[in-house]
Amino acid sequence: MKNIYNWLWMVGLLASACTSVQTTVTNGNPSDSLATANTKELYHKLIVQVEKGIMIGHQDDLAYGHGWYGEEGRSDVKDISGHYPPVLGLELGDIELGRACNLDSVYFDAMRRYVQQTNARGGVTTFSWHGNNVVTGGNAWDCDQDSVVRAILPGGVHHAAYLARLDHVAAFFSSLRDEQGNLIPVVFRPYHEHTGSWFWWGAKQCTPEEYKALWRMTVDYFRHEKDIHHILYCYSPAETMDERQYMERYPGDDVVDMVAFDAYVPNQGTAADLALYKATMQRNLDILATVATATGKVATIGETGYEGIKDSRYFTEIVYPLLQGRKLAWVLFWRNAYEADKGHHYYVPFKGHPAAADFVEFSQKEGVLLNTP
Ligand code: BMA
Repeated sequence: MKNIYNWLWMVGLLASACTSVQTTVTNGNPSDSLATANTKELYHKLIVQVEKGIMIGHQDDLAYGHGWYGEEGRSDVKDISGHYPPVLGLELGDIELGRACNLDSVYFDAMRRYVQQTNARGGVTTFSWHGNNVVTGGNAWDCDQDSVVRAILPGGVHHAAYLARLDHVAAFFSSLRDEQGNLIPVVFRPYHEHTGSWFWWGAKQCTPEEYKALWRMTVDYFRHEKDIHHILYCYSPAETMDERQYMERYPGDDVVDMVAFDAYVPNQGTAADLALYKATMQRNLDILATVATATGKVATIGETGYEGIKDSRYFTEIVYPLLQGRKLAWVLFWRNAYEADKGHHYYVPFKGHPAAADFVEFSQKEGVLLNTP
């Protein structure tokens, strides 16, 4: 296991002392020409880091875990390994409604603290957004209609209402500040898994042109109307078959900083499903490597995992071989639900779980990066 503090410090030194540090994955600057100095620094760190190792990320890690909720300082990853994950995933869904907490009952005030804590440790926070359907009043999964995106684009009947929702998201991002009042750079991974058809922004719900317009409208609104320049944007389709499908809805190099994909062990997680997962991951990691090089963006795994981790060697025998030799900023495992009726919904082992030792072994492998407490 690497000590992320020492390591990030070295990365900083390298980046500042050696302007000739070049990688094949990026041109070195965020897509936002007005990106804040801290945002540029974060991007530069990631560029150097992908050459060295892959950070472990966990969704909602500081907010709750398997069987607990809102215990300050607790983390399922830390409980088993002694270390906080360097990448924290958080979820914005319901913020657009002006609510105090998100769709999984995590308070946005608490999230601000988690972002600060993660930043103070030298880590990174990445936000997903399962935003509600402004047209139907349903949630993100309400995807029966194929005209929602069209209706919120400029000229659409729900355009103004949608911008009002973006206002809430923008206000939250603008509130992410460190103790000195400086904006904390974060990653935003909106409109994800759009090559699937389970969200209102999915492939059967809008055309490629509409999807791109939605993305560009969002980024433009944040940059030009809200003066937000501390975000790295991450494009993250669900699993795809080839580069053509991956890029079909890619909104443009000027509005994307990181390329990713989401893929999970499918179905019931049988041995056959694991074999399928390996093949899907191999294919998608190959696609990702190609598009990262072609676009000059930093690659990462947006979301992955094995619900219930039914194979106690999943991390060392399945995930690690998949990641070895790959240039990726991080691998984000999905959330460990605290809800009593979702006891099976977890992606990182907790204390006493049969895969806990395997996860720790994985975190100590060459090229895998885990934070210090
Ligand atoms: C899904 C599940 C849901 C959750 C949603 C948003 O994948 O984990 O239970 O509400 O993500 O976090």
